[in-house]
Amino acid sequence: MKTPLLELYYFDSCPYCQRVLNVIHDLNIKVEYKDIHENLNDMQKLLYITGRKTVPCLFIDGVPMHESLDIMNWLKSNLDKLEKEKS
Ligand SMILES: N[C@@H](CCC(=O)N[C@@H](CS)C(=O)NCC(=O)O)C(=O)O
Repeated sequence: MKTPLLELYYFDSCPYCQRVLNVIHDLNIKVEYKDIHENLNDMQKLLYITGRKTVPCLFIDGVPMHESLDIMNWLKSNLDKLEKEKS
């Protein structure tokens, strides 16, 4: 079965993003990163699709999930289905 594509919309100084980034790092999960302060197109895409600029937002195969706690719980619960970062 294909592993889901994960895209994290975030910015560095956001504490909620940092706790999601820590879980991603600790669990060695492969994620594509979209820094909305670095790339205006990513900010606009987030706003267009979700109607909000709030981060963190994890897109799971294109479906957005807000709320850092929900994202962290989802990552931990679905770890066996996720692609790992090469170390
Ligand atoms: N309850 C949310 C809080 C997220 C949050 O407040 N993010 C801030 C940045 S630290 C934000 O994106 N604010 C801009 C906005 O909501 O438009 C979570 O845990 O993910």
